[in-house]
Amino acid sequence: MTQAAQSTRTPEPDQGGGEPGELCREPLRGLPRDWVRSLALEAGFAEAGLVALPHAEHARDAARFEEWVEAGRAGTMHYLERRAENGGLLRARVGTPFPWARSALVCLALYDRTEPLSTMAAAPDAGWIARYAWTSGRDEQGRQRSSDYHKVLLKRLKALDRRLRGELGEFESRAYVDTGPVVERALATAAGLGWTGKNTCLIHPKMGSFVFLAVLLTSLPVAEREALSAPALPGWVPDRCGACRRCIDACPTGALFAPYQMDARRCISYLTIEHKGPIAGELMEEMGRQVFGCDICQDVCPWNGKALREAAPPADKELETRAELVNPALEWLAAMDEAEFEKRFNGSPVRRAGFAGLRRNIAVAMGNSGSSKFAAQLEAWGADADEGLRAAARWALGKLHGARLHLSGRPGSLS
Ligand code: B12
Ligand code: SF4
Ligand code: SF4
Repeated sequence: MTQAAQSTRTPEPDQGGGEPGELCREPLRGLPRDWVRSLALEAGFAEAGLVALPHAEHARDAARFEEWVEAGRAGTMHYLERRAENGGLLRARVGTPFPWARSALVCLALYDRTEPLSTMAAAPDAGWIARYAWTSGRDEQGRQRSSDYHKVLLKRLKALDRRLRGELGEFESRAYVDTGPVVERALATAAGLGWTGKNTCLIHPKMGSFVFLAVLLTSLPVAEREALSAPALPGWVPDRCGACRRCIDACPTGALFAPYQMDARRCISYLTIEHKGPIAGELMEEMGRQVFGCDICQDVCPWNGKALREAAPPADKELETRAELVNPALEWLAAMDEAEFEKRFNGSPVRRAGFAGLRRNIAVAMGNSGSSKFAAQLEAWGADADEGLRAAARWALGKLHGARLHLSGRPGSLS
């Protein structure tokens, strides 16, 4: 990883040649990597890397993305399958939607990676909400409010974009957090921020994988002498998974069907957030207590343990943990009506699952809990108008009945 520049003043023109101050008037001479990185840190990111486009491995990464989509692994996430006029997948190559793009500044922000982990023993009636959705900030009165990394980081990227314009003049740019037609992890790896782990996550060698990515594409080239050194950049990080395969072994649904490869259709994160309607019984069986997203393949990763032991805890004021979302009681979540759901999760990533989707996931977790105290709630949901919730509740009741039969050896009502 490159070292932070001490100063964030506009760099001297020896980066691009010419008279002092000339870089302001002639930005096309190139962006110096350390200077841009230091601006990103000032904007509130924990780390950043700059890569010239197209990057050295763009053809390999495009082929991987194409293979993934063509194998149907995106499930119902059809936005990943959008095609350009030439028939190619829009997001396989950055140059397809953004032919003007000459560089990508990839920024990284930390979210809570402290214990408890989803893989630790917990109360039998506790669910799990993925830690990336625990985030919150404070309003002007100092009250805690849900925050969503998409909004928080996009605001920072835009401020960074404005700063660059102020320093360098006009250029073409796009700022994206998650939702743009770019494969962010491929860009982050190319920008030297880490490696792609066998769990498919971007792992930073010091910060681990509990990080968000944000990308600023620009028409500004990377300073020539720095671009020439790619891909042997100072920060190019080799794969450090070695012989480990903890994530693959821990994945309950077999979504990580091979090292570095995931079938999203089997991933609990996809099932609980993106997938609408009923979930296959075979998958509900393996979902455990996850009610929103899944952290298992990251919680078992030794690089996250190392980051927790060695790196300072995140101090991001806009991504602080809401304690009530850590190991939430299933009964508390189930008792929320739609108005309460909207109030609690307004501005939170959890809202993406929707009220019906979250209740469906809670029903699955209740079934997997083995606790008959949930039977009355499940019986009520078994007659719900929502097909996904109804199917999950009936499956869960069946599972609890099965557990009771197994224990007592005779049939009986659970309620
Ligand atoms: C669709 C999507 C999902 C889908 C599919 C995930 C997937 N693995 O493809 C679902 C809903 C399952 C999902 C889950 C999660 N997601 Co998501 N997701 C995305 C999104 C929008 C697109 C990803 C994509 O294009 N997938 C297609 C595949 C092909 O792309 P990829 O996995 O990034 O591809 C790399 C590897 O597969 C690799 N590869 C493929 N084959 C091979 C073979 C070899 C040998 C090697 C070495 C590599 C390799 O090459 C690709 C490029 O490096 C991105 C944002 C974005 N615009 O990029 C966020 C993003 C990837 N998600 C993110 C997060 C936080 C999550 C969750 C942790 C949330 C949670 N706790 O529930 C989980 C993590 C699950 C996991 N193990 O990946 C972060 C990841 C941060 C990080 N450190 O990696 C991103 C970048 C969002 C953000 N802006 O921060 N996500
Ligand atoms: S997020 Fe969960 S289900 Fe998805 S690959 Fe990781 S462990 Fe498997
Ligand atoms: S658990 Fe092991 S194999 Fe999986 S991503 Fe972490 S280091 Fe790599």
